[in-house]
Amino acid sequence: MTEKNKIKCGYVTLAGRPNVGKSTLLNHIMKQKVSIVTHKPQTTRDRILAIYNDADTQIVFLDTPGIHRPVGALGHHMNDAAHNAILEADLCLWIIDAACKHREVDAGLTPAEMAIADRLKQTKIKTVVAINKVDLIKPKKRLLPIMQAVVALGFVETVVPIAALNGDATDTLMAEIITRLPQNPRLFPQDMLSDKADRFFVSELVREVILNVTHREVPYKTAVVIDSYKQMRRQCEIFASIHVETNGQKGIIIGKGGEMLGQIRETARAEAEEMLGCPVTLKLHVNVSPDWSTNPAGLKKMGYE
Ligand SMILES: Nc1nc2c(ncn2[C@@H]2O[C@H](COP(=O)(O)OP(=O)(O)OP(=O)(O)O)[C@@H](O)[C@H]2O)c(=O)[nH]1
Ligand SMILES: [Mg+2]
Repeated sequence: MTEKNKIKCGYVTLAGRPNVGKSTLLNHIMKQKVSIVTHKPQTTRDRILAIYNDADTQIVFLDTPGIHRPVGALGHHMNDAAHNAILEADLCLWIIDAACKHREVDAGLTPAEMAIADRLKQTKIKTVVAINKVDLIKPKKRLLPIMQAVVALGFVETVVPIAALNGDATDTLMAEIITRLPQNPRLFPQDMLSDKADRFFVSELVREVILNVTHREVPYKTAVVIDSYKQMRRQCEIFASIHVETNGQKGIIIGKGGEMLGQIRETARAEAEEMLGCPVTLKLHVNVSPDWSTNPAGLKKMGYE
């Protein structure tokens, strides 16, 4: 088949509230980690592009930050990234957390989910809903009010209950997506995974480790910037700065006698080695950049544009 042949091919944006499992689903479909995942909301901060290929399909997935009530420049940047990615889509995959703690017992959609529904309806973009984390719902009939509420919205093409964590029903979901894609020649080369370079993914791995080991405001005030990235023949040498907003946050990241920073470096280095497939030297430096998350110049410095 030549690259000019038309196949099922288009942009699919994963959108929804924070922490619903968008990035988990993307990683499951891609069979590798392209987007970091933690148990904390607001993990994804930017649009992440990942290209799924098989013999007769190409799906350009856009993972997005969870849509939330924004605080400061970073929050607005994240919501804008999500809304802009939705407008790029041939199909929007709206993911709902079946086990969302804000849902009243046996109720339909939460007010925050209804706000997303209103927005999606206005865009007139084809929308498929995945109700995720159904492994946490027992008995399964408790999904019915959510499914009925989604159908009652009137604009959703179909709704599929899934569990992204273990891959339950993700094949069914993929089939529902693919049948609704337009016919196009492949938009990207078949061996291309993303539009971002390895250095971006390494910075995300470091941030993922920090999100996993820190608490309260620290995860939300941390950014990671790669200062130097040297890919040599058999190894990779990476210098990265961890930016926080206060000296207190810096102390937490470094830890007693540098123990925490050492743990962050070791975990991130091991993950980077697995991703890059070569030995990695990782040097981390912690920097205080006051108020970086609250102003546009600060965001730009951290690579959020
Ligand atoms: N039990 C269960 N947990 C899940 C499932 N899918 C995702 N999770 C968990 O939900 C949490 C959030 O997952 P993410 O993939 O980071 O969610 P997200 O929607 O990308 O979150 P943001 O990037 O913050 O918007 C993680 O702890 C996942 O392990 C699932 O099917 N079942
Ligand atoms: Mg995410």
